[in-house]
Amino acid sequence: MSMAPTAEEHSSTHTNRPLLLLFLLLLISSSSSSSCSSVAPPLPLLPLPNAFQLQWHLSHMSLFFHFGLNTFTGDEWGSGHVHPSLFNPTNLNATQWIQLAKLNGFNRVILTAKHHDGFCLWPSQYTNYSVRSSPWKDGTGDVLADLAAAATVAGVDLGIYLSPWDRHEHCYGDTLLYNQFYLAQMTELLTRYGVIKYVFLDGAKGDGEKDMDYFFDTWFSLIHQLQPPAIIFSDAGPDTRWVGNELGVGASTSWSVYNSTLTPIGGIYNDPRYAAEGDPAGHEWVPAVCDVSIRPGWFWHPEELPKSAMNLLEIYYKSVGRNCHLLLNVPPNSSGLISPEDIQVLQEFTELRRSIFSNNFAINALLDASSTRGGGTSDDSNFSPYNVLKEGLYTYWAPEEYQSRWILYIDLQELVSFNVLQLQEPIQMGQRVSEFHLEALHQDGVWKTVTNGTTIGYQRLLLFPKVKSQHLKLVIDKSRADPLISYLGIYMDPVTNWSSIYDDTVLTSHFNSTQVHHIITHDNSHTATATASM
Ligand code: FUL
Repeated sequence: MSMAPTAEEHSSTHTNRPLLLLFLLLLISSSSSSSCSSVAPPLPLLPLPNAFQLQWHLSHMSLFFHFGLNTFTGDEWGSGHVHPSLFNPTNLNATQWIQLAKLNGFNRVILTAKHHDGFCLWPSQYTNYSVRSSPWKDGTGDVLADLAAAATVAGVDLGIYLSPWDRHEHCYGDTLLYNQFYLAQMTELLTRYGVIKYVFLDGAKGDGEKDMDYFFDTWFSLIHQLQPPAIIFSDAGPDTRWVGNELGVGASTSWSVYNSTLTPIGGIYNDPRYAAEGDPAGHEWVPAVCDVSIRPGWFWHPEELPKSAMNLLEIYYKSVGRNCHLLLNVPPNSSGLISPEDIQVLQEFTELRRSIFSNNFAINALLDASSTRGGGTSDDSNFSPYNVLKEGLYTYWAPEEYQSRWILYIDLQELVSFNVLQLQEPIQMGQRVSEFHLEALHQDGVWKTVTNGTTIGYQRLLLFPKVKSQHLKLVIDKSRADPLISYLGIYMDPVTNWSSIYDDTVLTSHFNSTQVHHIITHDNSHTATATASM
């Protein structure tokens, strides 16, 4: 029996072959296009942090070292006329300072290279008022060099504080000469000690001091030119801003978004609420820094004691937990070492944080969402709700566009008692959320609100009365654009009194006070000290 096709079969096989080929081609092209067609991330929402600001956010805490002649005299604001012979730390060991930072989770440090008294902790060629004129190491020492070397070895980032106000320098008060002098010193600091990641320009200035202008724009340009990675701090940026108090307390609404044009550095009518809260309509990324000392003073004084670890934990909730960076001052003592009692408190603070935040009850939760970008809620979606359990900013839950509800459903898989909520936004996409709340399903079958908040930003921690539940809902009520959530944590803090965190009276009384006394720096147009009516 012949297997050859009949004429009809032959012709039909022939005529169908191109069709078949076309069909196969279409199949291949459609399957290959669907296998690589991931849904793109949403548009970032301006303003965005730059790469160095992002790195800085990730570190969330820095240690401050106030050290200098004041350490030996008991002063806080040295007169500028104390003889350098008083500076003689017998056991100075910058490695001890750095190790302490590193062991306690601070991967950035800042040294007061020059405080208001003008005494320089490095041998500046522009003044004799420095370590070079002191007996320490027979005048051959350089505290900044020691610190930079120790920081490099440990992989800790280094920052400097160069006080604009200088009570020793004779040209202070002559605008041109002092600006030249200041920039010459700044150049020494930024060209001799390797990479400098932070430059802190504080705004303090005493009553009745000589009048002069600081050329901030020139300073900022030169700093960025000499050290591109350096984040500059001042009252109002350009890279980070002062939260407006020295208590380590941020505002519970806290935007990294800001308009520095509305808050000139040293502006006597600046609104303290604006400095603390930021501005969702702002055009710049200028996140807030909460600076505070572990002791009553910024410098070490033998009669003063450090705060307790519990107190530092409260500060942590009110700074790091409110989208701010905690800049904690731990002043070395007159022997040149961090004192044992400060070390003890820091260790306890670290242990408290570890014991609370290393146990996220949500880590094995079943998650679902009101919608997920690109459809589906499975773990393999790029924007899955499960992304909120992965560390890091670059994995996040994103809802579908144009939704009327934004909800994450969390099934903890067992009844859990908890009192802390941690949230993070992927801030590389801009800061978005302006109102959210957490609900829990109670044993009576009713959903009740556990806590609510406004902004999230890099990190939000909310403490509330203890709740026992298995099923939770995170509801985003308002957002500047589609909300994105990169982390969610549920914890139990058995030690902190939630009402002490919730209590914002310190800040609100600060905002509401009718008379705010500013002891501040000049900008190019204002006088130094003023009592302003708010
Ligand atoms: C203030 C200064 O007057 C304090 O002495 C301290 O250095 C603090 C960090 O900044 O403006």
